[in-house]
Amino acid sequence: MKEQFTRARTFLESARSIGVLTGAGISAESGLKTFRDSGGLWEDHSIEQVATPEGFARDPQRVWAFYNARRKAAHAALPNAAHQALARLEERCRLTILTQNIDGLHQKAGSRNVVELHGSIWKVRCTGCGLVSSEQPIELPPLPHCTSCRNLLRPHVVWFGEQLDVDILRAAQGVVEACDLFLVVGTSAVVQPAASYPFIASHRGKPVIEVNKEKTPVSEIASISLLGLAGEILPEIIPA
Ligand code: BV8
Repeated sequence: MKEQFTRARTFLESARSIGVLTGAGISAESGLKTFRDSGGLWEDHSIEQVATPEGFARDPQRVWAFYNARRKAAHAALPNAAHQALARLEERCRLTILTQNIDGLHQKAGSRNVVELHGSIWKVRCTGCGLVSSEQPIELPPLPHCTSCRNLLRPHVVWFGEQLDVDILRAAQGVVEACDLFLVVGTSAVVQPAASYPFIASHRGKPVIEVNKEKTPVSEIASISLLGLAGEILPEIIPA
């Protein structure tokens, strides 16, 4: 394993432009639940009910209870050593994080180039006039309504079956094409199109480094796959 860490450090030190894909695993050591680990969000919530537009149309109060609880948890959470290591790395070379997370912890750690593929838990969108706002209390009312058109507000996140924003897709594609190293941290790599980015990078001949608690489909194509906790491994391969 030591030799793998040294190889990863060398890759990271010599890279001129780094693309990073992060998932819920990078925020686990900040105390936030992941989706698919035991005790994860999908253990006691049905995706269909709380992470699809159909579920929201059927029972918006249930969806808001799910997102209000996550807003509260994310507000109390602090970036961990993994978030901080990526913010540090951004000081040394061109680096953009493509995050599937909506918790805002990369930005809280000081990362500036962050593409939120699936939106942000800190933004709400009016289902009527489409107004997007981030000026809301930590916990919204059980059924929040738009102050200007009175329609129901929804979390400004991408649910299953919804298209990602086309500008976000274009930005992400640009990062994968421009980078000379692709780092993947804390994702089960099952949700598309985010999960495709490490494979596209690899197909284009870029070295892929994975840091994850368990093996994933990315492990098969990674140049280096480091198994363990992101909060322990990232500070090892991205020295202060
Ligand atoms: C789309 C919302 C085009 C925000 C999320 C039918 C109709 C339409 C589309 C589909 C369909 N069937 C399939 C699809 C495609 C679908 C998809 O990919 N489904 C999968 C399940 C097969 N994708 C979509 O729908 C996307 N849109 O395709 O549009 C379209 C549109 C219409 C019609 C056709 C096509 C939209 C996907 C976005 C869904 N929204 N989140 C929120 O509430 O958070 S997904 C959610 O799960 C996350 O955002 C994330 O992206 C995803 C995966 O989660 P991870 O982040 O990877 O977390 P997970 O728990 O799974 O894994 C954590 C990992 O970390 C584990 O490996 C664990 O071991 C590791 N770990 C844990 N602790 C640590 C650690 N590692 C290191 N250190 C630790 N300490």
